[in-house]
Amino acid sequence: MTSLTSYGWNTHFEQHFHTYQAQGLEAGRVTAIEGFRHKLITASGNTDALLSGALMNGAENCDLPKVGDWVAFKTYDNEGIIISLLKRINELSRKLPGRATEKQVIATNIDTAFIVQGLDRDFNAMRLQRYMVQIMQCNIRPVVLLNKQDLVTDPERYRQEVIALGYDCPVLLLSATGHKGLQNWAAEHLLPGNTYVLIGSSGVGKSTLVNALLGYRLREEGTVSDFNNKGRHTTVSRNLIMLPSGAMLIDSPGMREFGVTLEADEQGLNYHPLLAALSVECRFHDCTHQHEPGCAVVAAVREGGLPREVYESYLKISREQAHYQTDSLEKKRVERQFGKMAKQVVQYRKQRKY
Ligand SMILES: Nc1nc2c(ncn2[C@@H]2O[C@H](COP(=O)(O)OP(=O)(O)OP(=O)(O)O)[C@@H](O)[C@H]2O)c(=O)[nH]1
Ligand SMILES: [Mg+2]
Ligand SMILES: [Zn+2]
Repeated sequence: MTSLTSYGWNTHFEQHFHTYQAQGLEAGRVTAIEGFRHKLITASGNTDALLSGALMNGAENCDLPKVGDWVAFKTYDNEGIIISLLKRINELSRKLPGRATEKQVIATNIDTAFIVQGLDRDFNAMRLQRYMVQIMQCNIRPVVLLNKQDLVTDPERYRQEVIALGYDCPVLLLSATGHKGLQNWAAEHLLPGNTYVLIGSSGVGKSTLVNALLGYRLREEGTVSDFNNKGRHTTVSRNLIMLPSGAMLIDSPGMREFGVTLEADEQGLNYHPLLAALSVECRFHDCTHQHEPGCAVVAAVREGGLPREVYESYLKISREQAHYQTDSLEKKRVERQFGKMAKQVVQYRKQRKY
């Protein structure tokens, strides 16, 4: 028997599972998805499950089970069938590259997201800021991991550069291959029963970090890792891994772009601490910090008190958020119109009896 609590089960899921339990269903957490096959951890161990026809046909992709989700399922002839998704506590998502409004759910029910950058050519504070905004917007706690510290002579300089962005978030220096900083990371930031996700560009060392924590290499065949054309192992799917300490860690494939979405009314300075601090001095309280007279933010950029790249990154992120919002409102309007039309067709058919 596995205790579901050690996999993150809590009263939130219990409440949502109540009605399904009454129907004789079981609960499980998705640890990996391979094609149609969902690997679940359940009270009686590991099992595989498929989606019910209703889920497969009715739900939008974002609402289908993802790694980290809790689901209600039943078993027919030794085969699990997922009947429903239990309400998520949160979801880590990004805007899909090249699409105006479509978002991709990367993983769900996450306590902390580790943003990993490598201190080789990957380090980029502005890209880090974009991850930060999106993660905070998803109601997930960010922690920054600067890996490959063995490759630079002054790793602390990079750490200070991240700290200077003003986020209230731990910034750790690591070396996955040199086994530096790992113990401290594990002791302070990987707690039993909590769920973590590693995100960042390809090649920053996410899988190497997982392997270092496990003390052995995960099997690298099939879906766990593939050789890319440079002859390197690169992760191709997400996997929730139980660490010996009891913390759960989701490894994910590297992302080339991390687009921001906009949930509700989150635009503004909520996730831009340096600008937020300056903006209290702006003449107008609804200042957009672009062209208004008496704008303390613009003045700070001019006088060197705020790095220009931080300001420009803020403008870029805000523009993207506004875009995402306008486009998704437009999409909803079109869908509503389409829904109305579909209803009319059904009615028309009913009247004519065909
Ligand atoms: N020098 C050095 N190399 C490292 C370190 N961590 C990882 N690497 C190397 O970086 C390369 C990429 O590591 P991976 O762990 O596969 O990177 P990843 O982030 O999982 O990449 P994707 O799965 O493609 O997203 C490997 O050759 C590692 O050996 C480190 O701390 N220092
Ligand atoms: Mg990997
Ligand atoms: Zn202003």
